[in-house]
Amino acid sequence: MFRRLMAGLLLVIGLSAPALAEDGYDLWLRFRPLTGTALAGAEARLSAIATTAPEGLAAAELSRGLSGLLGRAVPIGTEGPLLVGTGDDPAIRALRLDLSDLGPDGYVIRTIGPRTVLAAQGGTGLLYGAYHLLRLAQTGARLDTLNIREVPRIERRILNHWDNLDRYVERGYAGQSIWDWHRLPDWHDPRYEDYARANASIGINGTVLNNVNANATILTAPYLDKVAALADIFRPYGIRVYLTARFSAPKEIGGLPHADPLDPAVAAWWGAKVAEIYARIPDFGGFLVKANSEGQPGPQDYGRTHADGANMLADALAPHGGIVMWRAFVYSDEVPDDRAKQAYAEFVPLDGSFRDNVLVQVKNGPIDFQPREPFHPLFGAMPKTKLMMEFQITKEYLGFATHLAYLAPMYKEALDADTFRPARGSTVARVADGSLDGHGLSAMAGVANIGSDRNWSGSTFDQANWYAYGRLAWNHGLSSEAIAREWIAASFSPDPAVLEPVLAMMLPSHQAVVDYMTPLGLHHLMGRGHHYGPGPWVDGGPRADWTSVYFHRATKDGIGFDRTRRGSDAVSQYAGPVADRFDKVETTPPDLLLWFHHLRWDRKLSTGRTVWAELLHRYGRGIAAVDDMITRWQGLEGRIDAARFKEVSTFLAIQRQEAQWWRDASVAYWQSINGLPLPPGEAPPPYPLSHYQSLSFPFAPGDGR
Ligand code: GCV
Repeated sequence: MFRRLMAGLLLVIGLSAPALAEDGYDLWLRFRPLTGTALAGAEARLSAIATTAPEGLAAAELSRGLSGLLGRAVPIGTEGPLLVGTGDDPAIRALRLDLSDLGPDGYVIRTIGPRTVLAAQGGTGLLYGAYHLLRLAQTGARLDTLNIREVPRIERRILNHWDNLDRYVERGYAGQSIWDWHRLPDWHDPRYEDYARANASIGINGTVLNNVNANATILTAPYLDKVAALADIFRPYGIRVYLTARFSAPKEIGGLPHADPLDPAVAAWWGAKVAEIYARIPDFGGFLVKANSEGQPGPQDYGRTHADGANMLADALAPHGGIVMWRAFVYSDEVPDDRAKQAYAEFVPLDGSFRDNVLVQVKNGPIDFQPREPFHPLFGAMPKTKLMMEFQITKEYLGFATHLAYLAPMYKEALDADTFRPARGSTVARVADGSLDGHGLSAMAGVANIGSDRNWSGSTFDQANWYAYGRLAWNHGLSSEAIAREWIAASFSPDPAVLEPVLAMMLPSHQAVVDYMTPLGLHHLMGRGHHYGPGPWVDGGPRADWTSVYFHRATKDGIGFDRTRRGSDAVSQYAGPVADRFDKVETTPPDLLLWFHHLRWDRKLSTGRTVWAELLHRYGRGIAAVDDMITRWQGLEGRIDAARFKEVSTFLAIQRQEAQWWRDASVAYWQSINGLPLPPGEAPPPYPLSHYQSLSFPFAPGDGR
């Protein structure tokens, strides 16, 4: 009742107040009034909510959203064309809908005569169905012939926050962490509930609150109280909290002399710690662990394996229903012959030795969230282990928050890749959702791009990547275009005069960034440490495989990393047909050419251009794509609210400038190595190489520290 009254009150206030400028805070949940046929359709079908659970969150969210869309309060009561309920509701039971197999998150939405019916097994399914219905209304879909049955393909759809306890966000480009640890558990920033609503609206049902480069303090009693406060806020939205576990915590906060996973005292410490967590947070999700990777402690410190470490934590969590997500982002302390091969070498021998409640969390590619990578070979190599996908939503290597790069096509590229193990059609998506190998538990992780910036993600268009991640975690079968259409309609307008040009900006945008930064399969060429801007000359320092020269291997004669059977043989980590394809220049996709091959600069490619000319061509193509985005966006002036129009215009101008910088700096560097003249029509870089090399950015955001 209280919620209903509040919804009505807010609506009255909202309608009488002057329209708020769009600042991006509302994300895709803007619910601005519909017009024309969309309004008529929603009026006819969704004008009042009938439910036996008026206090339920699904009804409240429907009322809230529909009130915005219809421009008046949409009541929750016992009468109305929109019937919402679970199988226990007599009105739903009477309809004899098949609700079996929906699980806790699934739902059906059906048009039955004049009514629209939303039904699920429980409150969480209803909530997801409510957001689906709102999405349909918001995007102007027809509402009179609905026959929808949805069940998520992945059980745990999780965000990973790389947020430190001092509110610094590693690889974060949207301000400070939204977790105000100092004022928790008492002060509940209203953002926490808005965060939960935004995530639930796209199906995200878990959040790892803290950085994988972990601090054991999060596991101390005062911090667990703070975590519990957040968990209480998120719970109604179906979201569980997870934490990263620093492997050395028994030593750092537990007073034990070491953290050897095979020592019963260490296992007992974790058992007690886990019990302490569950006493506060009964639905705690479990631990995410980065171990023996980039200096983090782990079981190998004691001569134990990743499985020993993961299983010890899994045993502590199992009695409470918790899981372990053990990251496979590892590479040896001794620089290996090819860093891309390292995770496979360490993990494949452990296949089949992880407990049932362990998932191995694998990045989409074998290096590190590069603008483009081939799919990670582990996805075709550990059938007896539950593998989960880790995507990066924050754009560490993709221009931070100022470059427009819509990442659904990149996520889809990995998900749709065919591992060919055991046979054709064994896509990465089928490995990751557990269906290929019959694993019951499945999960997906996205490294969040969320911060305390008013618009959450650092830019308007970066909200689309958060949105796309959630939608793909729910249903990896959705197309990039379908997701973009939803997002644009909800975030800007379903009007084709807005939707089509914005779609035309978004769909090619990831390829554009690849083209002007790391074309033809080049990778890891960014500035040292912060990864801002070009740094193909980066050399020296603590590890060879943290340098650019290690990855591009350019010489006077050629460029690229030979990972063929004649080189590092990384190709052999893939199943036969995939390995054969990547082993030959002719069958390697041009976008991955220099990932797998070292080629002479003058080698002729299938495009008819030499490697050198093709590189130049692609840099130019990427810049031209940004010009095209700028033109399309300028054409929208007057159709987009002033604040967001200006932000996007300004960021596109930055992107244009930085795309040129990437091209010019890279060309100057390659020329210093190969001494080749520029292909006809290509402008020389305006500055000498030394200029680009002298640029320094000590305060670039997000650097690891
Ligand atoms: C959280 C890359 C990033 C690091 C990150 C690491 C990881 O190396 O640059 O900031 O650390 O990946 O995924 O663990």
